[in-house]
Amino acid sequence: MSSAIDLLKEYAETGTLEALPFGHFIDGAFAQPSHNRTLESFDPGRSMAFARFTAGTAEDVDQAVMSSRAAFETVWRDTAPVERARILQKASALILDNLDLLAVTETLDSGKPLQEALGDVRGAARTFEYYAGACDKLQGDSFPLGPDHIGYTIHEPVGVTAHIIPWNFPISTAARGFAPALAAGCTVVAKPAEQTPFTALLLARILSDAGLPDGVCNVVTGTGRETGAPLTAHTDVDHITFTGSVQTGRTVMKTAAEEITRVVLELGGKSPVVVLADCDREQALTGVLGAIYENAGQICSAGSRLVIEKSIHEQFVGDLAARVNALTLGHGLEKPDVGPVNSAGHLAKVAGFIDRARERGANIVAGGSVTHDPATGKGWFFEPTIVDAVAADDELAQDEIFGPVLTVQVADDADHALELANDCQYGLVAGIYTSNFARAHQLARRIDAGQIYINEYFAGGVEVPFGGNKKSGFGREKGLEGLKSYCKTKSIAARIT
Ligand code: TXE
Repeated sequence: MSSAIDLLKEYAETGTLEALPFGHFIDGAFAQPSHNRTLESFDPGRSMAFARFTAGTAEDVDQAVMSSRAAFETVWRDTAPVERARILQKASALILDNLDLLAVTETLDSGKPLQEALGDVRGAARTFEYYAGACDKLQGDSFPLGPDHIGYTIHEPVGVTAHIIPWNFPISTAARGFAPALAAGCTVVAKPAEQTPFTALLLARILSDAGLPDGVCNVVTGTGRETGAPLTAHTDVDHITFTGSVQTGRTVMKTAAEEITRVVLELGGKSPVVVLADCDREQALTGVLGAIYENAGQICSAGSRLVIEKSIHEQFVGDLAARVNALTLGHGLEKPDVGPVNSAGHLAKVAGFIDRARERGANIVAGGSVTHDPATGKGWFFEPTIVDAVAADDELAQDEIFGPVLTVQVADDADHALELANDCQYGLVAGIYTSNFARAHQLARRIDAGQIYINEYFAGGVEVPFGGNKKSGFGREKGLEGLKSYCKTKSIAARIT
């Protein structure tokens, strides 16, 4: 196994990595695609292509779904839960054995700082470990029907599950879909984002090495239009887990409606971080900083709106701006505080928000410009940015920018903060910083979001259910709740006298 140092050296010398997989992963092996067309994957930190991958077609998708269907019906749904558990547990260990390769690949594909990619890979291993423990605990209920009857439920796997994966957390999103699906006895066909195809392919091979039978986990690479769309429309897919934009989520939901296919939609957010005057300032400053600048703000659950009580607003934003100005930017492999954004197109989108805000006379108190890696002059970077005193109806307070841009909204008091927090089309997560625990829990109940963090943004792990309200989508991933999406409850009642 190459160490991170070897991989970094190889990349510096050759501009690529030999260990990167090529082809779709179908039926337990890297398969020949139906066409020889390929796409380039770019290193956002250098704004240069570093590898090619297969551009899949509907034909490849069909092959993967057929493989998954056969594996579901002949092997996996009837594999003993304890055996499924052992394979997932082994996969968790193998992910850690491949930590450096997976993390360096993730950094090259997505741009994120290596320390964050290492965290994501460890998180993926933990996700498999968690769901390994759940395989043999999918217990049903029994019902008191009186002396003449017996009634009970069993949880059956839904079948072939499609996973459409975005580019911001490629291995994390793959793991949080694959692991519960496999634990429940479902089979998987995944389509990673065209910007970040490699770690899903590596993960499929690792699962195979862990003993997963052929066909149980397939990965097809390619564009959303040419591979994602045929996958979500496939008549042999029983469930779709989609993570991405609202617009594509809407398309996926409409497609799913045709076949009445089950869907879980995780569509991003514009999450508030409510900071009240009685907070622990240091804790809140650290929390707000990490909430928006980790992964250059390209996190569905990023804390992209600071909703702050008026009495501490000026001082807090001043302190925050000083910290933001001290953040280091650089290529992800150099472990900077903030890396590039994922693509040239996405950089233009982020910059567009700030250009328009500037024209409206916005008060930009930190950052605000496109930039590059100071060491090389390359890469797709946007300065960590704060825009102060933004009105609730401004697009900066309503729309997902998905970049290192923090919008500040000033609240008169806690009630006004609640109003501002909820005045948004999204409802994924929210942060609350206050030393008044009763108030924190009152706010937590009244904020319309799927998950609330109190005094530590991003608190909680795979154990805690995750998912959104309003335009952030519906359905829950992670936790035992996440397992339910991959199960069908069957009720059985019988006369016994
Ligand atoms: O998303 P898409 P994009 C948000 C974020 C970002 C915006 C656009 O605001 O700026 O979405 O990003 C696949 N049928 N999020 O354009 O198109 C696609 O190939 C089936 C939030 O990348 O939604 C990729 O694998 N699949 C977010 C995945 O959908 C299709 C994460 C996401 O791409 C498809 C990413 C189709 N017709 C972006 N078209 C989050 N919730 O975390 C595309 N895809």
